[in-house]
Order: sequence, then structure tokens, then C-alpha cells
Amino acid sequence: MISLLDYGAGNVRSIRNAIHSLGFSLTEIEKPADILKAERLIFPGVGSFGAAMQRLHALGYLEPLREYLAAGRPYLGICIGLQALFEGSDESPGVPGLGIIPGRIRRFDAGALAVPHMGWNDVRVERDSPLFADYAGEKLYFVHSYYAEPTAENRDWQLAKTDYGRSFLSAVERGRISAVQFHPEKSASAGLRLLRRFLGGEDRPLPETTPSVDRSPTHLAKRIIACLDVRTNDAGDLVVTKGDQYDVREAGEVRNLGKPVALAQRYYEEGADEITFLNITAFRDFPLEDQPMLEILERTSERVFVPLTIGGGIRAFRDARGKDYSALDVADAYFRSGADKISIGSDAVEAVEGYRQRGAKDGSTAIEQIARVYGNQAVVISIDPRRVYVRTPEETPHYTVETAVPGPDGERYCWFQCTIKGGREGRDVDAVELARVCEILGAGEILLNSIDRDGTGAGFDLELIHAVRSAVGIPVIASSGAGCVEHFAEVFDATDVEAALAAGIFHRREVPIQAVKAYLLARGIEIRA
Ligand code: 1PR
Repeated sequence: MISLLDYGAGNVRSIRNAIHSLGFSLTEIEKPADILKAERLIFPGVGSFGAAMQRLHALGYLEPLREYLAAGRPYLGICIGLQALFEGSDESPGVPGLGIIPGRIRRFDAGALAVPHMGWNDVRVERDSPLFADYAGEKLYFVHSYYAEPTAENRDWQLAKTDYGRSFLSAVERGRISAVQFHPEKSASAGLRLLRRFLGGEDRPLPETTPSVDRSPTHLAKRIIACLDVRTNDAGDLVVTKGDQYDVREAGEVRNLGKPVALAQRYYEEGADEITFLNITAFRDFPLEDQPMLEILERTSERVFVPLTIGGGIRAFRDARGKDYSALDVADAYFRSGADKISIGSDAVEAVEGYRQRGAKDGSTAIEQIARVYGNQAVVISIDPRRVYVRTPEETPHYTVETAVPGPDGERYCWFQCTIKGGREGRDVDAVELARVCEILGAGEILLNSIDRDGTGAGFDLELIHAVRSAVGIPVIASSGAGCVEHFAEVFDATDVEAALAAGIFHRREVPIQAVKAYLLARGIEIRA
């Protein structure tokens, strides 16, 4: 019997889906006594350390959990489920952890590397472990801003380490208590194999040979993301579409490039590191009434085991009966349906306008509310900028760049104007300010589109991407304009972005994802094979 410790503080649908896909059934922990009845316990902690510990305390779970662990019974902690085993965390000073493992959880330094540590990294397995018996050295998916520090006091727990600016504990194990910082449920087939080792229990055979320990440093891969712009076509079906500079119609019809779930599954099988769905007309419809979109997410998350992001329509809304919904209600529905991250477009621009007037955070924005419940890493900001050319930087208060692509009248400078409603309305906010303020408000990642480049195949807008990436300390995804494999190498060589996204070339099968990865690998750029 596999028991899941879901304390109701976030999104655990992904782990449920992964376990079901492996043919195991799950029992939910519903009251403290259920913990001691568990045969194998999975704790996929989500959100912040403090919130998780407080919830465990409020539900009366702390004592039975300590007792379960003290008896050395089978446990798999994931992410916060690893961190909770330690004495405390810098994320939530004063909140004690379970104290099973000596040491504290620390924050990654905000420096040259983006925080959160987000994406696919290697793990250096330092000793024999049944959990890693089928592991063949693949990269696994991490997303966290805090890490467990290896110390002399916790040496007997140390199982695997990963490097990100410094070395941290990516897996711990003693007896039948194991915990991992990465997300096996989002780590494609390598993660599923690892989960199966835990779920399989006593009959899992131990390896006959001891794996040799590879001591070389580990590396975070550049991510390749497939994006599916989804909307209803004129026949009323939800289809994947694709625009040229955001115009998705051809001869009056919405372009139909395929079915969302089938396409997402194809990209997963072809090696996409993440899948993004953008519900591109959600700004005018109410996503909570858009059952087909939620179903697409549900069905995709049952068969795609890499991170899923969904954007479109995340904002406060009043329905036809006058009932009010918050942006958090909309995000909740997306997370419940299987999203790992949500992406906010139009509402982020309005949040920045409000912040500019107030000059401070006040907790009222969707970004702050969603980040508080689901964590910063779950909140992506999708920026839809368009170039505005000027003769001199003094002509505008906005952040300008001197451009190698002059304007129609030979202007040598431009700024990047943010738009809302899918490019239909320009606002007095530039992309650099938007990214900076959204980071302050608690966003964990930027998805940086370009209306000028979208669908053109002319390559990413490197000037825009460099300007935004240099302004923030969170990961940035470069988007719009990819036309060939060389464009991906170009964006990773010329800027520090963590990921690159494309749509049209993948949908039209012009460039397979594996061709992009093979090219990057040959150029010495780190990728997940
Ligand atoms: O404003 O919070 O409701 O979110 C709406 C979301 O829908 C935003 O993320 C916005 O970017 C997106 N969106 C709205 N209208 C369109 C459109 O195309 N008419 N799609 C649209 C934006 C941009 C990219 C695209 C890349 C790569 N799509 O994600 O996939 O440009 O394309 P390429 O590789 O073919 O060049 P809200």
C-alpha cells in the first residue's frame, strides 16, 4: 500500500499521475493515524518550508511522522519532503524541521546564476542504493531556491550530490528512508524508473555490481521548450494554432496545426524539456468555464512527465451571475488540472502599472497571491513586447537599446513596449521594467516573446533578450523567431538565457527537437540528451 502525504498546500497531481502511470494505486493520508498504517509513504512537499511544517503541525501529522521515520519505515520525500527532514531552513527562520537529519537548508546566492535552480541537472550518486539501481546517469528535473548542505554531521545520509554554484545534496538515504531534491515525477522516463524502484518495495532486486562513482562536476542543461498556442477555431474545436506576429488567421480561418494533447505527447516523446500551453483567447473568455482547456491539461498531465506550464486568462473575473473569482481561483483550477507552472501575461502588465503608482508591494497582485501559495517557481510571466523606434534615448523615459536592426526611418534606438490581450493593446511599460518589477513581486521565471519576431523564422531578438536577462536574477526563456537549429545556439551563445522556446518549426515538422539538441551538443552547449 502506497500512501501519499498530501497536506493540501499545493499541487501534487503530477506525482499522483506518475504513480498511476506505473500501475500502482494510492491511498491518501487523511488523518494522523493513517501515517502509522502506511506501508510506504511518499511526501511530495510543495510550497515553502514554513508553510509545509505549519500545515503538518496543524493537521497533527508531525508526531506520527516522526514516529514513522524513527522506526525506519519506507519513506520517499520529494523536494520539501527532503528539506523537511532537516533541522530548519533559512526560508522560514524559527520554524523547526523534523530534525531527523543534522543540518540546515540554505538559500542559493543570488549571483551569476539564476535562482531558482530550475531545469535538468546531473546527480552524482556516491554510493550504492536500491533507489538508483536502474539509474543510467540521465539528467533529472530540479526546481528550488533552497538546498540541503552536505556537512560532516550528515555524512551517513549523503547519497547523491549536484552542483549549482556549489555542491548540494540531491538525494539522501538511510535504511529505507530516502529523499530527493529533484522531481522524479517530472523527470521523464529516468524519473519514472526511480519512482518504480521505491514503489516496487521489498522485491526490488539489488544491483549485482557497485556502480563506479563519477566525481566530475554536474551541469544544468539549457532547456528546449515546445509551445502550443491553443484557441477555439471557427468550428468550435480547440486547436493548436500559430501566428505570424500574433495573427493566427490565414485566408480568414484560424490556422489548425493539430490536436493539443496528441501534439504535447509527441513533443514529450521527442525530448522536449518542458511543454507550454498558451490559451491565447482566454483574455476574453473566462477560463474556469473553459472546460475543454482544463480537460486538455488533465489528459496531457496523465501522459507527459516533464513540466507543464499553462497561460491565458489568469486574472480576477466576475462571471455572468455576478460572482467574483480571484486570479488565484483561476490558477488553482489550472494547477488542479495538472499544470506545474502558470503563466501570466496581460494581468502582469496591469500589476506593474499599479506597483508603479503605489511604489511598493501590498500583496494585492495575482503574482504575489499565487506565489505565496504555490511558490515563486510556479509563477511565470509571459511578456509580449513590440519594438518602438526612437531617434535618441532621450525621446522616451523607457529603457532603450542601440539596435543593429534600425527602424523604418533609420532610427538607431528602440524600446520594447509591453502589450496586453495578445498584442492588441500597447501599454506605457517596457519589457525591462516589467521583468524587474515582476521579479520583485515574486515571479520565478520570465517567458520572453517578441511580436516582431513571432512566426518569422528570422531568429530570436537577441537585443531584447540580452536587455531583459541582464535586468533580472530569475531564469528567462527566449521565445519567438526560431527558424533553424543555428538560432538556438546563437541565443545561448549571445545571452545568458536558461531556455529557448519554439512553436512553428516544431508544429510544421521543419526542425525536430532532437535535431536542435544534437546541434547544441555538437557545439558544446549543455543539453538533456
Ligand atoms: O494575457 O494572461 O491572458 O495570456 C495570454 C497568453 O497568450 C500570453 O502568454 C500571450 O503571449 C499569448 N498570446 C496571445 N495572443 C497570441 C497570439 O499569437 N495571437 N501567443 C499569443 C503568443 C507567442 C509564443 C509563440 C512564440 C514562438 N504566442 O509563445 O509560441 O512566439 O513562436 P515561433 O517559434 O513560431 O516564432 P493572458
